[in-house]
Amino acid sequence: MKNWNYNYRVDEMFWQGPADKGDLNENSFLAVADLVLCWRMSLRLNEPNHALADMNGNEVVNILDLILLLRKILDLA
Ligand SMILES: [Ca+2]
Ligand SMILES: [Ca+2]
Repeated sequence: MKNWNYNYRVDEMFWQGPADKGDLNENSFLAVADLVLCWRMSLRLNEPNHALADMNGNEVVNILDLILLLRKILDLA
């Protein structure tokens, strides 16, 4: 039972852990959906999530972050 609890806690930490930079919908992988969200944030159609969307760390979510995210997605593909 103790072991089961331990495993459960590890799973919980995994799912609730901080998402990767660029994983804007926090589903644990980078894809076109994240790109669309970044684009919407750069246009202020969505509230910018600086922790995830500000790829170059200049505290603004704009087209540069969109390009950096695109490059990151293509590198991973
Ligand atoms: Ca994602
Ligand atoms: Ca930025």
